[in-house]
Amino acid sequence: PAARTVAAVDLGAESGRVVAATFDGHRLDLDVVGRFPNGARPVDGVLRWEFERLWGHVEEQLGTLGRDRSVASVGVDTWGVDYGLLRADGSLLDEPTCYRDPRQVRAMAEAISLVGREALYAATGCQTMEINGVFALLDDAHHTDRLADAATLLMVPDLFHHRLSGLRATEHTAASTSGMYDTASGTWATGLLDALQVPTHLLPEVVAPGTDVGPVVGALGEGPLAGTRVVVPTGHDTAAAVVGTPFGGPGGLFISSGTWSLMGVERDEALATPATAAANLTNEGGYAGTVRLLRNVMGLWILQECRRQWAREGTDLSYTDLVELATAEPPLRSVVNPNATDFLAPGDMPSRLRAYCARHGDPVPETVGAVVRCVIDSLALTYRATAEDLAAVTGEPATSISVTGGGSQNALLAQATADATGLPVHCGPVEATALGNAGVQLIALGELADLADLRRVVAASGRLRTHQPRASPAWDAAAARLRQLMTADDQAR
Ligand code: ADP
Ligand code: LRH
Repeated sequence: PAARTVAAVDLGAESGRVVAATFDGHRLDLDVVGRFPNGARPVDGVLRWEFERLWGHVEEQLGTLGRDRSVASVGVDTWGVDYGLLRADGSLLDEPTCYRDPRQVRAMAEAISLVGREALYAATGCQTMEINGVFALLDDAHHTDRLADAATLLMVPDLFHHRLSGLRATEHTAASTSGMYDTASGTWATGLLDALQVPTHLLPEVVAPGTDVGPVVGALGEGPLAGTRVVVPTGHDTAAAVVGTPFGGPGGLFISSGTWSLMGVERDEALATPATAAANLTNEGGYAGTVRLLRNVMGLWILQECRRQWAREGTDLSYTDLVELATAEPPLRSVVNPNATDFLAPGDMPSRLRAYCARHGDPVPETVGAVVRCVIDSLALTYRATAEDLAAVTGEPATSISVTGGGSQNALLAQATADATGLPVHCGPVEATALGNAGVQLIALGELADLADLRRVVAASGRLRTHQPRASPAWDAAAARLRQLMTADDQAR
C-alpha cells in the first residue's frame, strides 16, 4: 500500500513544532517541517500565550507541508489546563491566559475556602494544583468582566481545531486537565462549578480522541490542504506522549519529560480515593478509555528558567553545556522540593533555589554546575517519591520507567533516575508526543489497528537507550530528606 502522511501539530510550553508523520505499513517516520519558540508574557496585567503568533506559525508550516505532499489529516496537541474564550461569532475574545499567573494561586485558595479541597477532588479525580483551569475560570467569573462577551470555552488545542475546521467542541483528554471535568464519567463537573458560583453555559460538547470533525476550511482548505481532514487527536500533549510511549513491559511507569515531568501509570479506569487525593495523584483522560494516574512534577521548567536568567546575566549556555557542567559536580549536595510554590512563576530561578536551600538549612549551590546538579538530583528524588506513592495506592510496584520528550536526552537525569529508583530507565523517543498525536490519526484513518499496534510500530521505528540502576545508599538518605521538605512545604501551603 502507498505510504500516507498525516500532520501532527505539537505545541509545548517551551516550543512548538509541525511534524509530517509518514507510515509505510511498517515504519512511522517523522519529518519536522518547522519549530518555533513558545512562552507566556504579561498583557493587560495577566500572563498570556501568544495565540495569534502560534496560529501564524501553524498556518504557514501546514501550508508549506501541503504544497510539498498530500496530507491525509491534521491534528493538534498542546499543553493542558488553559482555555480560550470565543464570542458568539466565533472570534477569539482575547489571548488565552497562562496557568503560571499568580492569580491562580489566589483563586485556588478562594476555591478551597468556598467548597473545600475534598469537594474539588471528589468531583473530578483531578490533582488540586494552582495551575488547573477551573481556578482561572473562577477568577474570570468573580474578579473580571471577561465572561460578559464569551459564548464558548475551548481548551487550547481545540482553539486550533476551531480555526482549522470550525469545530466548537473540546476533546476529552484536554477537558480532563481543566479541573472542572470528571475523568471517570467523561462529563463536566457542573455541580462543582455551581458550588463555586462559576457559570456553566460556556462549556462545549466533548468529543473523543480520534474523531474526524470535517475537512480543513478557510485559506488552507481552499489551498494547500484541500481534501485534508481534521482528526482531533489526544489534544492534551501528555496524553499524546503516553500514547507514543513504548513501555518496557507490564508494571512500566512513564515520565513525559519536557517543561513538566508527568510521571505515572496507564490504567483501564480512574482511581480516585482518599489515598490518591492525599498523595496528590491525578486522573487524566487518555486514548480509548485509558486513564493516566499521575503526578505533575515541576520538571525542567526550573532549568529553563535558570538558563534564561543566566542568559540575561550574559552567559548563554545550551542544555548540553548545562548537563556537562552538572556532571562534573559531586551528587546530592543540596536537595529542593521541585513542586514547592517558590518555583511556579517565571523569574530569577537560581536565586530562588539558593534562597530555598538557605531557608531549609541545606548547602547553597553557588556555581552554575552546582545549581543544575541540585535541580537534576532533586527531580530524580521526586521521581522516586512518586514511584513509591503510585505503588502504595495501586499495590503494584513498578518494574521500569520509560522517559520520553526533550528531557529524555538528559543522560545525567536518566542515570540519576535509575540510581534513585533502583529501576531500569528507558529513554526515547524524544518526539513521543508528535508520534502519539499522529498515531491516533492513523488509527482513525484505518492505517493502524489500535494502541498496541501503534506502540509496536513506535518501538520498531526508533532507537531507545536504557540506563541500569547502580546501588548507592546516598540516594536513600537524600530520599528521606526530600520527604521532609515535601511535608514542610505542604504544611506551609
Ligand atoms: P515542551 O514540550 O514542554 O516544550 P520538550 O519536550 O520540547 O518540552 O522538552 C524541552 C526540554 O528538553 C528542555 O527544557 C531541556 O531541559 C530538554 N532538552 C532539550 N534538548 C536537550 C539536550 N540536548 N540535552 C539535555 N536536555 C535537553
Ligand atoms: C505538559 C502539560 C501538563 C500540564 C501542564 C500545564 O506540557 O500539558 O500535562 O499539566 O502542561
